[in-house]
Amino acid sequence: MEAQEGTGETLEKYSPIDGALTGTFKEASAGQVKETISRASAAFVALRKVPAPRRGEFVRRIGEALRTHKEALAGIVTLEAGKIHQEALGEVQEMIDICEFAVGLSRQLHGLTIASERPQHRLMEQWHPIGPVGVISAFNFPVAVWSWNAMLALVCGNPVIWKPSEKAPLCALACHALAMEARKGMDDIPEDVSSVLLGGRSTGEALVDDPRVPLISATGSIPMGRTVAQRVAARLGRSLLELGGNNGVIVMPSADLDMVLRGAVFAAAGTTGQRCTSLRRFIVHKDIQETCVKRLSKAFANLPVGDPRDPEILVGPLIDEGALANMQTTLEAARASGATVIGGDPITEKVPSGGVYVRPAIVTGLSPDHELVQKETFAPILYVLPFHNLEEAITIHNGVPQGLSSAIFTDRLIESERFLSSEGSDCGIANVNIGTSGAEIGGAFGGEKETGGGRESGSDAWKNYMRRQTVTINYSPELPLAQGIKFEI
Ligand code: UN1
Repeated sequence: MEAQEGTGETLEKYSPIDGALTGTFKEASAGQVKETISRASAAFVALRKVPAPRRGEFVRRIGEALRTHKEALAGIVTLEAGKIHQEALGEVQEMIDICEFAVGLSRQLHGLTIASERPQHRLMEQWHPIGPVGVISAFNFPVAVWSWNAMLALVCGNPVIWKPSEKAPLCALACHALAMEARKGMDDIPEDVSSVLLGGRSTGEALVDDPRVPLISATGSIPMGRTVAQRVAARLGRSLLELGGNNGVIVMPSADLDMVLRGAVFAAAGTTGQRCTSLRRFIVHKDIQETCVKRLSKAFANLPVGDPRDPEILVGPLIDEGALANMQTTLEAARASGATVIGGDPITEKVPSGGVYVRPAIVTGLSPDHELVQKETFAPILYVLPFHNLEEAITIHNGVPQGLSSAIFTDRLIESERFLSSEGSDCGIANVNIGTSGAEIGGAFGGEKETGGGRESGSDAWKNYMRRQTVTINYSPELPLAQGIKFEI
């Protein structure tokens, strides 16, 4: 496999669980990036001719391979990303789900027929494959994000070139190997339909800058996305961005507090606060603020933090020392601004040594527009922000630069409808009586503002991976011009 034969720099990967070396990898050199794109471009010429339902059959087989190897792949996710087993299994399940979605889609890549203004004319649109798709993914969803993009791209007729996070190379190689296994016996599907480029920033840049890759789908931080967007725009390519979130939940007095607690703890502390959909702002009515903070603090204090391979554990490690430093700097800055921080300490007892473990933190006393509250710190920190009425809550909620996921907990229809209206949440995802994380694959996934505006996964996100062609057919004996223009020669 190309990916394992890199000739660039050596990359060492350590598990966040205990710091053990999990592999030594060779980065792809600049020449290899070019070569991989050439091969993907050649594969595209063959793949675009393969009927979409047949491409769907390839994806169906990938889904089958994923079902067969679900446990093993989840184990690699746990090893490399430090996710607890349940969440790692959930991530692989998302992959299986998107495979099934994409198989169905492979018979539904439909265009419209539109009424023509001219007699005996047909106006319609059709969707064609676009070309090799570059996928850049982050460590926190090291397998699912590739699959949301890759499965749609494949049924749409495009080879996929994947630059995974340098923090999750094994996950990428495992997925690629499964795709190749699924391809066995399908000679009409070119081998270079899937490729992996291991490496860091320069590898990503070589992919992003290459005009033979018409679409770059990038998931990660806002600064990364900004760079990708600008570089792709410079060559007038397309980018699909799924960047950071700063997700809030609004808790109304009528809310069922048991549900709020479960939803908030899973969203804020689950995946050790390292989802782009993680809950970061708990926007709570002042009358129930004290009760909520008490209950949340107790739940956070009792959360079992430790080895993610232990089924009793709910919160695994942070990805690395850098993530811990970010979290601690943020909490220190919060204290310096007069905030109260509950929890947030590093944990060293009863956890594997060599990993970075923390108690999730609750921060009270910062104003909603405080610079710390305005940014995404990729760690389990939950800011509590009190409000007096729904209008104020929505203003606080929308008053951040990011716009990925949002939620309201209420028993009152009027409040949830306000939240879902055009004057309500400004996010790509808006939930009622559910936390901010854990979206299903059937809906379009992504967000507004600095989150980047892209939509992946379900609904009609497939249209991102195709080019739209508007077709006008004249079956009349005349040549009438549109807009009634007369041009007689
Ligand atoms: C991410 O963190 O990059 O909605 C994606 C969720 C998951 C996907 C998260 N389905 O939390």
